[in-house]
Amino acid sequence: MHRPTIALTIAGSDPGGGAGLQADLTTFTRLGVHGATAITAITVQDTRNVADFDVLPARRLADQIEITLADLPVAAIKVGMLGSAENVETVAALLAAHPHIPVVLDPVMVAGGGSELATRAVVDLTRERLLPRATVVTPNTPEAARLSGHDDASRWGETLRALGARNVLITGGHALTDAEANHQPLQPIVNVLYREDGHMRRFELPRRSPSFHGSGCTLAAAITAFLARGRDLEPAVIEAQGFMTEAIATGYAPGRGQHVPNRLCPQAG
Ligand code: PXL
Repeated sequence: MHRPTIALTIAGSDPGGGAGLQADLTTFTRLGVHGATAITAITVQDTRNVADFDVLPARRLADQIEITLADLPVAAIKVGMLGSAENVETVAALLAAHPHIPVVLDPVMVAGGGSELATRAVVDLTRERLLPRATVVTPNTPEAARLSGHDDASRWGETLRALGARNVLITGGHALTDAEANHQPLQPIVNVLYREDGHMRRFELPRRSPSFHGSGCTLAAAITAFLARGRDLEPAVIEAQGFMTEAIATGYAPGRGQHVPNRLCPQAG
């Protein structure tokens, strides 16, 4: 019997299918990985704005993760929007009980359209309790500034590693400011990997649209899928970025707002 590789995403739902849980699941599937899901929050949003969200009680989140980990051989876990301090604590405790599973931590704070998805308590607890458990943390630049507590971009990688993250990938694919968006040609997406051996590596991906929705989720999910398939961290990041380059080049606007990366048919690794 064929047994596919399995990854678990712990994330919020985006009804439009662009970001969050839906982005993770479509990415896992496209990359040949069976996706298990634990829902943290239900957002009400379209491709322009987040109108509202409800957070699941921590006990119900724990139930989903426990029942899944007890049943399925999960090879990697992605953590996205958590929604409450209680959910951060719950996930930290459960991950501590499964120390051998690689964890990709996408510290979701702001939606592609600019709405806040995390309170200060969520950010603080993510820093204290989840960073030290992450195989890799994948903040965009505003998230890196908030997590590290300072605005010196040249030190974010070092600070986040000192706070316990083994590897840090600072991503540049989030929406541009109006000033940046008006600058032609569009600046490339720059991602910087700070590795656990202290070395740094910079990657550039072509940018196609000033505002993407779900690009951070998609990249982190692709890294998770490649880790689940047994890649080491840096090859996983490189292959995930290859997937992203295709997904961005063929990205589309499914509704009246932002573009989403095309996870349907890029060349998959
Ligand atoms: O892209 C960050 C993100 C993560 N998770 C959920 C989201 C978003 C952005 O909108 O809705 C559920």
